[in-house]
Amino acid sequence: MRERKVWMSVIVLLSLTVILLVGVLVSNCMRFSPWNRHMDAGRNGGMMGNSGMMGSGGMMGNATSANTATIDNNQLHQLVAEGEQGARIDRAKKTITYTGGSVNLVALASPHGVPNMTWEIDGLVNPTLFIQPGATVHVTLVNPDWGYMHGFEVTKTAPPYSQMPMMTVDDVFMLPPLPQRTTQGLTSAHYHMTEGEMTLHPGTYYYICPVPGHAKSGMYGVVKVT
Ligand SMILES: [Cu+2]
Repeated sequence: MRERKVWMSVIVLLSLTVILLVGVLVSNCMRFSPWNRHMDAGRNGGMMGNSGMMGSGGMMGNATSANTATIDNNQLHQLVAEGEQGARIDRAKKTITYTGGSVNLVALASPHGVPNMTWEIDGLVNPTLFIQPGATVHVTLVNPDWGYMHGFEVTKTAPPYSQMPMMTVDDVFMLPPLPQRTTQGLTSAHYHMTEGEMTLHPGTYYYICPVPGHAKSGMYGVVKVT
C-alpha cells in the first residue's frame, strides 16, 4: 500500500515536470517565431503615429507610413540628391554627419554599381552615420536591386549577425522588406520605396537588412547618435 502511494507521487511529479517543460518550450517558440517578430515590426511600422516607445531599443517615438510606392529612375536620382542636401559627406572616412533636428536619410538597398549585399547612402557604401539625439529622422528605403528583397532595420545589436537576424537582434526601427525593381533594365525599371520616421536616444546603433543572410553578408553599417 505504502509503496503504491510512493509510486503515485512519483508519477504525478513526473507528469507535472513534463507539463512544465512543454509549457516553457511552447512559450519560447512563440516568442522567437518569425510571425511574432513580424507582429513586433508591425507595431513599430504601423500607422499609430507617435507610439512613444521608450522601451528597450532607445526609440523615443516613430511614425511609419505603411504605404509603399514605386518611383522611376529620375525620381530615384532626385530622391538621392535630396538626401545628400544638408548632409556632411566625408568620402575618405566614409562618414556622413547629419546636423540639426530634421534628418533626411535615403537608403538604397544593394543598388547597381556597389558590392552585392551592401547599403548605399549619399553615394557611400555602408557609411557610418552621425545623428543628433532627438532628431526626427525621416528614413526612405528604396530597393533598386534585381533578384532580392531588402528591408531596413535599426538595432542596438552589434555584428556579427546570424543567418536569421530577425530572430536575434533587438529591433529599434523597421521598414519591412520591399521587392526587387520591376524590370531588369535600370532606366526602364520602377523601384519600390517606403518611408518612416524614427527618433533615437544617444548611443551606438546599426542599420541592417533583416532579410535572412543579408546582414551576415555585409549589409549593415553604424549609426552614432551623439
Ligand atoms: Cu537585404
